[in-house]
Amino acid sequence: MDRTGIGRRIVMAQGGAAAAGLVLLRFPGLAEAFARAFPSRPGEQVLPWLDQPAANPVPQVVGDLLRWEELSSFLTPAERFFTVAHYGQPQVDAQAWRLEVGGLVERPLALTLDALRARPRQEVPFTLECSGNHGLPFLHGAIGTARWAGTPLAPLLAEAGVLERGSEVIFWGADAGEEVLGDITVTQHFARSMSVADAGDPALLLCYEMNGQPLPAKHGAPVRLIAPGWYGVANVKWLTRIEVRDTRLQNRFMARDYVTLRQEPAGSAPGQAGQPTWVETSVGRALLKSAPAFVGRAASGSYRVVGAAWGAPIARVEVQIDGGAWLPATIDHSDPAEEGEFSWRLWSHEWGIPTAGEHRVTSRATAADGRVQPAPDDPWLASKRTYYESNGQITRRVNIPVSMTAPASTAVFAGK
Ligand SMILES: Nc1nc2c(c(=O)[nH]1)N[C@H]1C(S)=C(S)[C@@H](COP(=O)(O)O)O[C@H]1N2
Ligand SMILES: [Mo]
Repeated sequence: MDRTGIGRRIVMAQGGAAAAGLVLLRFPGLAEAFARAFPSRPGEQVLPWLDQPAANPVPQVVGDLLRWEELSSFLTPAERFFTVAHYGQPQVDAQAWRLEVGGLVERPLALTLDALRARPRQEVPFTLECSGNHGLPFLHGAIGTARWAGTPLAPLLAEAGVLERGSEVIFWGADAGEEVLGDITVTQHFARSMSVADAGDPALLLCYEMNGQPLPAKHGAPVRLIAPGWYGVANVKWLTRIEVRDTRLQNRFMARDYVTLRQEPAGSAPGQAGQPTWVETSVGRALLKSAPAFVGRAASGSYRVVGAAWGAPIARVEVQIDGGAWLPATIDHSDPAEEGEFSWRLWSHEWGIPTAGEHRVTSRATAADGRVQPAPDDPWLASKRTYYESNGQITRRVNIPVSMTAPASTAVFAGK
């Protein structure tokens, strides 16, 4: 029995004029059209990875994880966009709902959804990734890209007037659950804290729309924070209160979970010489990353690797097959409207016709500032002891059947 259902859906993709390729060949200037990741090429067949993620052990917390082989559009449809809800999905009555802005401000505010919608509107294509993605055996698809729309947060904070001694902004969600702290059990709301400086970033949105539709309940309706460039956890859903304080919140989602523990090299400070330093940091901004999405075989019999890169402005992506040389991938620029500073880039690499058998496919992204996605044995990654922020290079395994290693004209399809 095929647990993932992916085996059943080795799809012969249709669509696209078969003659289009011939036309493009005569106009070399249009050749970059071949670098389109989607739609898949006429007759392209997607091969399932051999290494499939484990079954989701926490379906009440995590849902709709991306199956990488099914990546078929730049924007992820809302209904197929992964979800994380630590305290379940709360019931929020949009009519009675108000967003409070309070704490250390001159003028506390309470805004209705209509009042927020009446304010200036801003959109951002943003790739939202859970910081635990690729850190746990089942968690490989906690990522998606949407066009989020709402009103910028910064002018609202300015209107409320953050007091001089305000240093932190806390975003409270409507969802709550029990937390055990030593011998005390309390019911706490989901919340995350950010510095006043970070919250003043003009990119941050009070978001009420996703891909042109009202924000769905599972993604935080009526309003969520969208913090482009930050990991998923900062993007508080079901927002009810924005509160300015003079201390950082140290709740579960700031200081117990979503904390990265690393061993730093031996310190040289007096009294510390020779001792490693253990450092705990709260998960915050997204990190540079890429992943192969699928291997596809065109009707011609030739293969390509398609994938995504995100977490920083992307300069280039390379692909490595079976631990060999790094080979260039081509970045797909066919969705320019969605190519924002904070959205992923899709890429593809022409593989040709590989030999039959098992192959390993690895990708590596380089950011515009020169940073390179780390190898698994990179000292920074190797020194990390918690599963968050696992942005190392990802290797997938694929099997090329003997029957699929000849050009299509002579290939024999083992029909089932
Ligand atoms: N109120 C609230 N906001 C939340 C969460 C939550 O449990 N409650 N989970 C966070 C985490 S860990 C992630 S990865 C993202 C996921 O957003 P999505 O469900 O829209 O994909 O929401 C964040 N915002
Ligand atoms: Mo997350």
